Amino acid sequence: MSDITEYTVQGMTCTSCATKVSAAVNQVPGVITTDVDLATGTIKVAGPDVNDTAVRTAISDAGYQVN
Ligand SMILES: [Cu+2]
Repeated sequence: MSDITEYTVQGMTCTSCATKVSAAVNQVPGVITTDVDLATGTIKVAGPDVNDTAVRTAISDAGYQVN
């Protein structure tokens, strides 16, 4: 079973942004899948033991602001 955490990301406006953010988050240890929803500006991150701070850092390093 995996835990899913949803983050709200500011500034994702197109599929290119979505790809960038999900690629960055996929690099975080423990992340199994990511699911970006451009319409709502959210990303769902699935994995059993994902470090919250690492996900936030990955998103902001990719150039986006995470709430
Ligand atoms: Cu974009």
